[in-house]
Amino acid sequence: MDRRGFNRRVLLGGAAVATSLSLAPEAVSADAPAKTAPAGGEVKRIKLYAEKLPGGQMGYGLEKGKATVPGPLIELNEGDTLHIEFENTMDVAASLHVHGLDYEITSDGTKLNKSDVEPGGTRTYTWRTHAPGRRGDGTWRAGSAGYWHYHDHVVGTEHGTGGIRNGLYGPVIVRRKGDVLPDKTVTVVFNDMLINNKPAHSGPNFEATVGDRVEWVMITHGEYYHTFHMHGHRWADNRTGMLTGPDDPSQVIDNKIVGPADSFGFQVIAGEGVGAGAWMYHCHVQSHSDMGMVGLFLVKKPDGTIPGYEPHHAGQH
Ligand SMILES: [Cu+2]
Repeated sequence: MDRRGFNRRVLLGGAAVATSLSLAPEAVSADAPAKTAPAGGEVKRIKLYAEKLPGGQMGYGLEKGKATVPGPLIELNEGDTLHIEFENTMDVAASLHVHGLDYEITSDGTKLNKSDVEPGGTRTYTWRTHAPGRRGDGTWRAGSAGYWHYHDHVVGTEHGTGGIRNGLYGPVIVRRKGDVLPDKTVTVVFNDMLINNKPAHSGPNFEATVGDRVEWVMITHGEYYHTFHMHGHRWADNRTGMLTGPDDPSQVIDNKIVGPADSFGFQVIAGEGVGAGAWMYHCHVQSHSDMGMVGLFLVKKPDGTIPGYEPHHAGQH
């Protein structure tokens, strides 16, 4: 059964029921079997465009004229292969370089390996993924599953410093068979002193309804180290961000130090144990939060309201 539908049905079952459930934090939790990722092994194909955006920004998009910052979320299951037909619509050379996945040197996305794309040109990059397994020598080989990311490696310098600064980056999730699937996924990128290249003090904000299973992908770029902190929610510091059972030794945290090109992810049940609200997430380096590295996780009650939240007076200058 669709999780989102289940939550809505339970919480909207009747006005009186909805009110009492939304006020009882312990009732706000995932209580139907979660949907899980299938085995991989598919060959997938997408087109990806690099485009100039207003204000000197640059972005990746799945369709012409639809580039975004961050770029589109690319999701794979271990064992999948992805062929990306990349078109550079800009007037400078650009590329696509991925972290964490398997690719041959011709898909490196660097000038060093002549795998960048001239203005107006196209190139197919191939990313592969694999499940974990035992090598012939008895040692264990990690699988590809994880929260990863892609970015330009060419614009500005041979490390893509200008491309990354201007917005040429995006999230990649590789799932293992059986991994729990979320209701929605959001991406937060600390890039220098900005979040998702938005002006300081202007979010981005993300909306959910109490009980939604929300997956966060957190990526860092640029010059600085940061600490990613969330109010009212926490996660496990491991591959999935979720505990596998009562004896899982992973540390449960709500704050994590991150540096350039780091990425991690986790899932939370929106408002679990704490209820609806405008929950801040921010860099916890004090001068950075003061300078506007702040956004909101807007967790709504089933009736769509957010207790105590006035959009124009909530620190969003
Ligand atoms: Cu910071």
